[in-house]
Amino acid sequence: SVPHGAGPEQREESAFLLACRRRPVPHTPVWFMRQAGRSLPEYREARAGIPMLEACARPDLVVEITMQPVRRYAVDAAIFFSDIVVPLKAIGIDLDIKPGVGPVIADPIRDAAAVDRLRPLETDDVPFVSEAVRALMGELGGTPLIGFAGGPFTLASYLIEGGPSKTHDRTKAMMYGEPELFARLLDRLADIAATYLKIQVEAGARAIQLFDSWVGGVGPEDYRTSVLPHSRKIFTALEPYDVPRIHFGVGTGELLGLMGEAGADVVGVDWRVPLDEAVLRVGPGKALQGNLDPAILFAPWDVIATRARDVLARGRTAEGHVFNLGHGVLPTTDPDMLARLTDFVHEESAAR
Ligand code: 1CP
Repeated sequence: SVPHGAGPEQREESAFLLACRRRPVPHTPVWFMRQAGRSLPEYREARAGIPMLEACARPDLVVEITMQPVRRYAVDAAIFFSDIVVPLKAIGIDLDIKPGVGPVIADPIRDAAAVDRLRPLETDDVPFVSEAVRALMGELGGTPLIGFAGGPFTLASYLIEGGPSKTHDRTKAMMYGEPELFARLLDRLADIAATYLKIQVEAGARAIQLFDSWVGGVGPEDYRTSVLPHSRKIFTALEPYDVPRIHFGVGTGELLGLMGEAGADVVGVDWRVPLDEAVLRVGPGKALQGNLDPAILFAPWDVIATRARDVLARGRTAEGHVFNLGHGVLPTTDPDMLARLTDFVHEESAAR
């Protein structure tokens, strides 16, 4: 229990922050990507009739939806309810989040003129973000808040493709065919992401996660040349704040070492690479986060428990381990299974 007005020493007692910093923990901390959202009936109720981007701009709703999974589960961290495209909307890009689809951009960015029109993000562009984070500080007690932003490749993909894409054809065509233009775009997106993260940290977020969800489609050499320098710029900009920096992508098995090199303190791993193998790929000096297959939650409980125990065992080979799914909670997941899994991770890891 953390007393009111806790100083830095007590604040460090959060198992989540300790694990990110590769320090001893009382139990393995756990949170779930997309823990707030469609799998919760109370979320669907809070969002009824309110478009996603409107919800993101209303501090009362952001606070409520961020708190919902914290009330329901014994999770060790909260994630700020927002979306990776919120800062893009805030600098004037005409976009919407369509139900059942995701972000859709009215005028995709495909030439130099469009790239040059992207302006930097200013704190004044997202007053509702600072306000919601500050309000959350009063609600969360000792539970740390994770701020987040979209990674440069993933944001570029939405802007260039104009919406969700499985193959990122046009994005990669620009990366391969117009490398200087691609670099200019990613550089601007890196500045936007860095500012968006700083805004959240300055208002009280205690860790940040960079979601470069779709960068797994890029090979290691192209990642090193075309993406890593921009992600590094973001992590370097956050360095003075001394908050743990988590770096996550899907299908990034071949990129894990480079994603650590970009400057993360914690590397997120999807379910395709076992954590003990990820430890070897990432190398020393980093904590890992992951990596139960979100689809496992549809299996019977004894199967879930066996798999979770396996993730914990492999995670013990890392210098620090934050338990999570390998990607976001799927919308039809039974919340009771997540509640049970949270308690199981705590009990199993504390008993050792
Ligand atoms: O109508 C709705 O309910 C919209 C669904 C939804 C939600 C709940 C979207 C649209 N975004 C979000 C919230 C969100 N997005 C959060 C906070 C909630 C939490 O984690 O508990 C976060 C961290 C994100 C980040 C995000 N948005 C990512 C990276 C994480 C990941 O899942 O890989 C990505 C890729 C997006 C884009 C996006 N926004 C929404 C959707 C459906 C998508 C994906 C679309 C696609 O498949 O390309």
